[in-house]
Amino acid sequence: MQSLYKNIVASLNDGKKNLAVLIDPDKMSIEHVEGFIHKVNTSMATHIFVGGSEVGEGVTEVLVKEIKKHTKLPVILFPGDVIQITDKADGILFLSLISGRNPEYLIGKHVEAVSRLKQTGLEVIPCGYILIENGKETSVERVSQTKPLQRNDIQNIVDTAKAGELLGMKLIYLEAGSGATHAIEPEIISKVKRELNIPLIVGGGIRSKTELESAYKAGADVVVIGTAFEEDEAFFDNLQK
Ligand code: 1GP
Repeated sequence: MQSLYKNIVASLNDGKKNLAVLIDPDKMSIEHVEGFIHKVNTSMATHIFVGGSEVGEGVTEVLVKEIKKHTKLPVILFPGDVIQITDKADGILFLSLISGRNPEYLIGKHVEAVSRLKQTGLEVIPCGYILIENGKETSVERVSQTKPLQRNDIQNIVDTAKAGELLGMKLIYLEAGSGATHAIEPEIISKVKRELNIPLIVGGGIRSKTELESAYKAGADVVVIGTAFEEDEAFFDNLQK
């Protein structure tokens, strides 16, 4: 059933906002999943993203299976590598790192992924992934060996996002990087959003309800938060349904 993307588009048309809780398999123990997911279920979260920059083979599948036992929320893979592909999830962001110029992350890994994807029923959602500099080196930057876009060069960010849309990508993800010092500024979000006809995801460094609301107000359709929940699960208490 190809409904994940349709539901995101429908929520955008209805003016509803989505919150994805990002779980990094490298940082979540299986014993901890049930309690954590219980908190996710009582919060305003609409999606669970699973992925990380450096995750061992098989780890993601075990984690996704456990997550699915405790929630009805859609689980979408946000993979740093092809080995994170598992048919236990509902969908996958098929990320092309369009802020960078490393062919492996623009097309190489995707070719490698096809034989695995063909063995799954995952809904594949093509996504233009744009890394924006945030004051410190991110793991995406290190692993992909690409340079992020400068956050003061807004026109370049807007043009990169639009190029992704024109290439046929279904989502654009503005990424400041996990644990970023500066979340993506509202001015960048609103200028990118104005140019796009597809949903916009924003993530990296969002640690408060105020920052979350300001990202929504600027035009983010989906906000992704990982580190703030990892560091303090009490953050869920501020984000009740
Ligand atoms: C990272 O955008 C996500 O890929 C979420 O970032 O962990 O900083 O919330 P945080």
